[in-house]
Amino acid sequence: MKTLKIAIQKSGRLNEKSVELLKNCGLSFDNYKSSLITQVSNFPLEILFLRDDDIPEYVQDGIADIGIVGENGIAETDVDVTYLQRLGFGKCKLKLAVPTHSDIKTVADLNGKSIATSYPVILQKFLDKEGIQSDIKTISGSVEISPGLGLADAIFDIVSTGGTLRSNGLKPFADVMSSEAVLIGRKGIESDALITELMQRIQSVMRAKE
Ligand code: PRT
Ligand code: ZN
Repeated sequence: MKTLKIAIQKSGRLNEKSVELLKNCGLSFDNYKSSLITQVSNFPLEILFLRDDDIPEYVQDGIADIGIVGENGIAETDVDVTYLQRLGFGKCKLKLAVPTHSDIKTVADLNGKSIATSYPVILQKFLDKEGIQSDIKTISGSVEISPGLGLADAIFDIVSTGGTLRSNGLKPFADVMSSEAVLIGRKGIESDALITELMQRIQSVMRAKE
């Protein structure tokens, strides 16, 4: 019998909820932190534990059949995958923010300014749509400290509670995108009987939570 492969985050903000969702679907598996791949014992499914950044491409290329990733992760990599289902966790917004006393108050004020982010693709698309030209500085982490260091005039980052912005003296002034964890699949996988079965289980877990 064919075995499906699902890619989920190895560690980080989506890992625990992804594992919990699969367990609530009645799937039994060992969740060893050290192993990168585990077999579900009561369903023909293998779980691959990956960096979230790698999941969209693994699914697009068919190395995994399906995956769980934040919508922002898909938008940033621009891959061609099928959205199967929103999962209701990992909710966040991608926002533009500036130091509290900045004279940048609107998106138009960003013309000619520099913006630090780990999400250059999403940001560039937004700026193009708004007709704004800014200097995007791509950095891989700690984006919130860049205005204080004089590296950028503004930042574009993920916000959930807003606590990180506040504690770094920043205030958000524009929402660019909302995101939550989604189940994605490689093109064509939606007609697979095992996927239909798994999605029915996910839907009943989600209904039970409502
Ligand atoms: O190691 P790996 O590459 O797999 O993980 P990662 O470090 O790249 O990602 P991770 O685990 O931080 O986030 C995975 C996904 O969770 C993101 O792509 C989002 O879809 C989602 N998510 C939900 C968040 C947040 N909420 C969030 N708050 N991702 C990051 N944050 C960070 C944000 O970058 C900022 O530094 O939390 C900080 C802000 O939080 P608040 O609550 O202070 O506003
Ligand atoms: Zn990542």
